[in-house]
Formats: sequence, C-alpha cells, structure tokens
Amino acid sequence: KITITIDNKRIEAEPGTTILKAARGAGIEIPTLCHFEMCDMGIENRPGGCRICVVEVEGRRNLAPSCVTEVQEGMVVSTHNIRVLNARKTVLQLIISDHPFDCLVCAKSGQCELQHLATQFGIRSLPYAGEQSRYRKDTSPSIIRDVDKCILCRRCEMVCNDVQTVGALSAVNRGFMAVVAPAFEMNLEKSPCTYCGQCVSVCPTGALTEVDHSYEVLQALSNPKKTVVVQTAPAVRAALGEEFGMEPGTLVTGKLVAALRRLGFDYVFDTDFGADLTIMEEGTELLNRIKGYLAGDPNVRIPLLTSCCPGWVNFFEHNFPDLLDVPSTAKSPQQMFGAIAKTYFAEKIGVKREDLVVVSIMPCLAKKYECQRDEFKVDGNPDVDYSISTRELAAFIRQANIDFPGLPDEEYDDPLGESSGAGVIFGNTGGVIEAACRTAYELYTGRSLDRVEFHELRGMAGIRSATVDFDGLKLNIGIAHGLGNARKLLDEVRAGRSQYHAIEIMACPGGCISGGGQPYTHLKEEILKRRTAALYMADERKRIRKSHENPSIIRLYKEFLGEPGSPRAHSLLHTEYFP
Ligand code: HC0
Ligand code: SF4
Repeated sequence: KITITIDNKRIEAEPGTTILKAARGAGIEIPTLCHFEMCDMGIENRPGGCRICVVEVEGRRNLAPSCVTEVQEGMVVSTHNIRVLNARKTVLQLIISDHPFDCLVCAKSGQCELQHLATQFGIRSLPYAGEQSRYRKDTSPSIIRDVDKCILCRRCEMVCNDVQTVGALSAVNRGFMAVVAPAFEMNLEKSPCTYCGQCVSVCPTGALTEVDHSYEVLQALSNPKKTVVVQTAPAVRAALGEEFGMEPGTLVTGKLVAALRRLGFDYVFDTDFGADLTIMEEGTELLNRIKGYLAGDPNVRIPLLTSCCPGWVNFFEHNFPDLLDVPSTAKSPQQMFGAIAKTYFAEKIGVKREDLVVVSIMPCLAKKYECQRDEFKVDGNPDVDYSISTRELAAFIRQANIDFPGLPDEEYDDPLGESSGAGVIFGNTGGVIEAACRTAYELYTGRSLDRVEFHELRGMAGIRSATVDFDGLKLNIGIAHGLGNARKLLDEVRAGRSQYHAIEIMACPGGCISGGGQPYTHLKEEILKRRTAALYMADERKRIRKSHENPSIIRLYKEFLGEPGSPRAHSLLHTEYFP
C-alpha cells in the first residue's frame, strides 16, 4: 500500500489505483462525465476524455485527469480547490457550447448528467460561441440516436465493443462534427446493433434513448372499442420502485398491479405466466433433444440454447447464421403470452383479435423490436401491440399523479396472471435454466425435487458452468450474460468443442434486471445485486415454485393446447430464426 493525501485526508491505496478510485474509496466524490465502472465484471470506461474529473496534484504544473492518473507515494491532491472548480466550469462551458439547448423537450431531461453538472456549477451563460453541429435523428425500432447530444464520452462505444462485442458504434469525424456512430454513419437499423440497449443505459445525456411508445398506449386506453391487456416482465417488479425513491431491491409487484389498474388497463396479467409456458415448451424440447442425443440420433443438435432474450436472438442471427438450428425454437415469454392472449383469452372473453390490444411492460428495449417482427403477426396484427420500458411506465404513473409508494398491494387477474416462482427468476442470469431444470428434472425422473433451488446455477460471474444430476444423467449446463461472454460459448459450439448440453444466454450483464429499459443505474453493481436478490425472494415467497405445477398452465394445456410440443403448441408458441 502507498499513502497519499487527498483534500488534507491521509489515505492508503493500492499501487496502480487511480486518484479517482482512491478518492471514491475514501468517500470523496469527484464528478465525471465519461468514466464508469462495474468492478465485478471488469467493465470500466476511462478514456480520460471529458476532463471534468481534473484535480490538482502538488508539484505538477498542469491539472491531472483523476480517472487516468495513478496514485504515487506521498502524492498531495486537491479535488475541489478554486483552480480545479474554475477549470471544471470552463470545460463544462466548452462541452455545452457544442450541445443543443432543448432540455425542455429532451427525453433525458431530469436524468441527464450534463444537465445536473450545469446546474451544480451554476452555468448561466456561455463565453464561447461554439458551434451547434446538426445531425438528423436516427430512429430504429427500439432506440433513437440524437447525435447532436453526443458529448463523446464513449461509454456507449466501450459497452458495445468491449462488453457486447457487437461493434456497432465508434467515434468518427473531427472537431465539432465528431460523434460516436455506426460505421459509414449508417442507421442503427442497418448496423449489427442488437437493440440490447446497454448503450442507452450508460449514455450520460439524451444522445441515446428508447423509442417512446407510451403515447400509443394512452391512445389505446382511451379508445372505448378496445380491450387493453397488460403483461409485466419479471424484472420490472424489482426496479420500478427506484423511480419513486424506494430502495433498490424493493419488490413492488402488488403496487405495480394497482398502478396499472388505475391507469385503466382492463386486465393486468404477468409475463411470468408466459415464462412458465416457455418452460413447458423449452423443457420438453430439451428433454427430447437429450434423449435423441443419448440414442445417437445424428440430427439432434446439442447444446440447446435458450431463446427468450431478443437481444441475444438478434446477436446470433447476425453473427452465427450457420448455427440457427441450435437455439430452442420456443418463443420468448413476451411473445408466448401475446399469442395466448390473442387466441385462448380473446375467445374466453368473446373479444375479436383486432379489438384486443396487448401491451407489455419490459425492462428491455429489444422487446420493442421483437414484438414488431413479422413472424409474430397474424394478418398484420401483432401478438403484442406495444412494449414499453420500466422507465416509460414510471413516467406514465407520474403523469397520472398516482402516489406509487402509497398504493395498496393488489393481485394479478386470472388466468394469465397466475405464475410460479420459476417464472419470476427468469429476470436473473441463470434463472431461465434453473426454472427449466426444476421442471425437466421432475418430468425426466418422475420424482419430486427435495430442494427446488439450484444454487450452483446462480452468481454474477460472466460465464458459469455447473453439472446437474438427474438421477444419474449428468447434464452440463453453461450460462453466459453479456454478449461478449455469449460469443465465447458460441465460438466453442461452432468449433465442435462445447461441453454443454444446454446453455442459457442473456444479453445484458446480470440478465433482465439490468436491461436497457430499467431505471438508470449505470451498471452500479450494488443496485444490480439488490434487484437480483429481490427476484430470488419473490420466488421464495411463491406458493408454487415449478412451472408445470401452475394450475392456469395445466388448464391451458387441458382446454386448449393439448400436450407440450403438440401441433397447436408448435404453431402458436414456437418460431424460427433468420440470417
Ligand atoms: Fe426478461 Fe423474459 S426474463 S427476457 O429478461 O425469458 O425483457 O424481466 O420479460 O420475454 O419472462 C425481459 C425480464 C422478460 C421474456 C420473461 C424471458
Ligand atoms: Fe451496441 Fe447494444 Fe447499443 Fe446496439 S443497443 S449499439 S448492440 S450497445
């Protein structure tokens, strides 16, 4: 350890640590616009570009950017003296001189880090004329790039390239025209972007935001001819409370249901029901593939890859077009829910398909694209009409002046609101495969599990593996979250070196709990861990914890679908992939 002094405080730090980290470790906050990190996953962006984090180091002529300057024995640092404050203010004024002033109508207003700093530093005028660059907005099915608002922090580039290995974004041009953009400045839609939304999660300004569909939802709700059904994804209940000042990790399931009723939805249902249904179909597919594999059938593809994460589906369609027969053909829970809502449920309540509107509340931006895919439409009418993010729902709740923390806890409607604990852990990395194991074990062995938790499948390591014993049949399970980790496992599959029988993949670090549509955290590890714990707690609190024991699922098969994998189940609940 070495000893340094920061703001007259003696601090011990590891050699190689930056001043910024040493200061933060001692509770001294230094502002920055480009730096961010998530230690557990080794994610760190420190291009030293924004220069907001400059500090004074005694004996040095120039101020030092604290995010890239390493501590040295005996160093004496001032983080907030007059010279430093002056420099920060000048840097801020320079950044703002190349930024539009439309805060009133900006999607990020109120949550923009540049806006916060401008307020904190009391910026009231700009001494520099600057130059307002003019780029057109780039709108894709999920994400809007408002490039004029890019401040070149390069967080998005780092996440997209280093974490996701998608490489859709990189810095182009010079001077006032410099921006981060897809190659040849093509539209995001034409780029290899997966719509995972992780760039939106880390963008400090309004340069990257979601396409907002809440107006269309409002229109549907105010149309008396429409019956509007809503489904809520597993991870939303673990994060929505943060938007209303509640502690991260507070489960708000009952208040979420209550808020949606007050907003005017006719039926409040749960994507967890769709997750249980996914397990019935995907679990059956897994067992069939394993039986075929053990019997030496050369046409059977192992490992089975989970297919419920649409960012991941986009990624393998782009990058592994030669492996399109490896993922499960099961649709995602969002889409299974939509298909059942517009057939089985519409029939039950006597409403025509075109008069039923299905809305989903998702932690994810790729879900917006997923529900628009042609294969999920019948004569142009989508199974899921609109997907809105946790953040869009929070804004909607605020507009309606609902006191969210003060709401009573209410229950989901029947029958598509009933779910098991297996359905709710889908939102955590490892949760889908754990849910599948709970059901596949019992179907395969004919025995009831003594303990439903598979702790060996849990955790935050980016790639994990475990062997699960099905009474002598040893299943090798792989888990990856973050597309860079997924790529490593897929490269092994392509090379014929994969050890696994099944692999679960989620595009976002930590799984859906840190999806691109969740309340902004900038991947703060502590918040993600609390959301994860909340979903495991929701599972523990459930009376039914295995998908095949969900009474509404049992009834759905009995009344409508027949067996898992039946021709009707196949046509409604399975899909195909396109290069
Ligand atoms: Fe997820 Fe899902 S678990 S992808 O993260 O499978 O978005 O929460 O809704 O569909 O259930 C997201 C979350 C879902 C789906 C489910 C899956
Ligand atoms: Fe890259 Fe994901 Fe952003 Fe697309 S959505 S640009 S894949 S980080």
